[in-house]
Amino acid sequence: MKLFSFWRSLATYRVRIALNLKGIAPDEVINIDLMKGQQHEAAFRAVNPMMALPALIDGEGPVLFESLAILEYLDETHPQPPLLPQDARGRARVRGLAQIIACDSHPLLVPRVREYLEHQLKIDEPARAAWAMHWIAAALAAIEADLAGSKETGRYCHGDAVTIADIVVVSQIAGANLYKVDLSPYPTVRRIVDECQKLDAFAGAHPLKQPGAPAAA
Ligand SMILES: N[C@@H](CCC(=O)N[C@@H](CS)C(=O)NCC(=O)O)C(=O)O
Repeated sequence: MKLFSFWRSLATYRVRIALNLKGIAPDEVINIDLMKGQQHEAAFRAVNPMMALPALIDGEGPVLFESLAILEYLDETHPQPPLLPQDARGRARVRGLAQIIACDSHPLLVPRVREYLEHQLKIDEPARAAWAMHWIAAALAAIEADLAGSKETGRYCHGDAVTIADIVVVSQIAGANLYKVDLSPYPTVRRIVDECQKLDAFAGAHPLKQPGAPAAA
């Protein structure tokens, strides 16, 4: 198994957590330096035409891309421990929570969008930071409202077992910390993230623990 990764990539962070939870160690981790623009190089474009991380090649392939698709692939091919609830309503809730972040918030913050805001639209750094903080907070507010209001919320986002929702919420908090977003309005999110960080699978996957990461970001 080959994982295309970069320490700072929040979408790859999700896949690293899932691999750790499943007890899978990739045979090779290939670093694609997003800060040097290596995602645009022909060699990586041939791997993932979207020019985005993560990408995963399991055995003969084909290449897998999009973190949520990869999480579900890993869950189907390595069912223990399960990352989705047994019931359809539960799975829909977990996927919905994950998609609020992975589909409605995080895509607005990725390098290609930040670079477009900067170079094409000439938006200055404070306005770009305000943009990022706004969309991070909007997703966290929605997640907090659901988690705080649902009887399905337990030790983790859905009951007492880790699901895909926890993985994605944890990745969002790493992004929020990079942008120094005030997390005080989201006490349920913070409680659950603290709970997840107690698990080695989460702690070891943290962006700042990956090769190439600065001592602090
Ligand atoms: N929706 C995708 C997001 C993929 C994505 O945009 N990844 C970022 C890093 S977290 C990336 O590689 N961006 C490259 C770029 O924007 O140029 C997923 O969840 O996998």
